[in-house]
Amino acid sequence: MFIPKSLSRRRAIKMTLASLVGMTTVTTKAAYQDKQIPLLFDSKRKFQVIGQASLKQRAAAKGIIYGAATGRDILVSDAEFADIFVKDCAMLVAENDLKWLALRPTPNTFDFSKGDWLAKFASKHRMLFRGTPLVWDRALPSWFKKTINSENAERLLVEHITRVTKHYAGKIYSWDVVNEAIDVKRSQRRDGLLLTPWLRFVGEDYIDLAFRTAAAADPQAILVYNDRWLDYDTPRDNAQRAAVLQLLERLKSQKTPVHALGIQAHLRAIDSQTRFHPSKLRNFLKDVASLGLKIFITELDVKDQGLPLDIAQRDRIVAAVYEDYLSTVLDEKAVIAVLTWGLSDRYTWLFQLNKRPLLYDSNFHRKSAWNAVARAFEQAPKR
Ligand code: 9MR
Repeated sequence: MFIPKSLSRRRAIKMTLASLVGMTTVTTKAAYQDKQIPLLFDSKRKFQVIGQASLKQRAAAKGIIYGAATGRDILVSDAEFADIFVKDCAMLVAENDLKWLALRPTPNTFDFSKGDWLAKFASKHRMLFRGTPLVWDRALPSWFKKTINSENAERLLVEHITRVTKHYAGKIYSWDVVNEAIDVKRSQRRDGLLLTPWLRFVGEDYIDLAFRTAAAADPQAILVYNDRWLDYDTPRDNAQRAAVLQLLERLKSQKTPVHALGIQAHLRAIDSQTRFHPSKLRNFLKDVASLGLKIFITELDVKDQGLPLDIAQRDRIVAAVYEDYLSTVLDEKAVIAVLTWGLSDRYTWLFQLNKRPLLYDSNFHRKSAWNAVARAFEQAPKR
């Protein structure tokens, strides 16, 4: 039977959630404009590393997996990128190639070509392979919205998960089974669940059903619930953490086969300077771990919008955000994987100008951010 370790803190978190669900305002970008970011940053901070070891080696020395997300088209067309990827990463995460949009050209067909290419590449280079996501309300093919209804939704969900997880069974280390089910800002519900087609047509047990289906088809894979807005001390993130914790408690009490929480960690440098509250984050991780779950940092990057344009200064702030965040989360031994959402600034989902969110610049030179991640691995306790 599941017995929560820290009842009083949980109760407090739930009260926070209850008071915040349905809130309509969050801090807008305009509110940040007068923040004097460089003044908050220690310009003497250095990001030195010792030795030549790769990120995957430094992580592995502590029992941590380091990896990154990318796609088949990038690896095929850019050999230099593929080289650095293979050198640093112990896990390859399919950024887009295993989404419904890629896998499901029509309601009755599956196209595994890009995913299979990635699985082969990962295996050839002795990397673990990770898929994301089996259930999401985005990156869906155009036929999806026109097709799904309350009659067929459950069958669509079960068929997709069964077919895809069976196809990759034995080749995949971990799946994001459900992604971004909670959105405390947009949800009208006390539990924060977002009204996706899945919730609407299958009902709130779609999450449990998705995990059970995946576990039946691939009993080896680590099954992850993945979500965002879990990092900062803002009303939205506080409420999101509470709602995610509640969902995980509910799933565990129903014996749903969920094995890990995925924390996306798309960090914002500006918020990291002013709204990063290490002990709140640590307490959350402890609560998640106390449910018997592992934790993956799944989509780490640092949005550097609003930082000084001077490259050296900008890169140091981004590096500081990586090191501060990772040294906090890696204190928790349940955190077993750190995965960045890309590796080089040449390929990132962020579309702002002057962006430098990742570990290598767009010419594949290592940035201070690379050193910062390496340093966080060095400082981490061994798993
Ligand atoms: O980085 C991904 C981008 O290339 C895609 O266009 C987009 C839609 O499929 O998804 C991006 O990745 C998202 C991830 O799947 C879930 N969390 C947020 C990520 C960034 O938007």
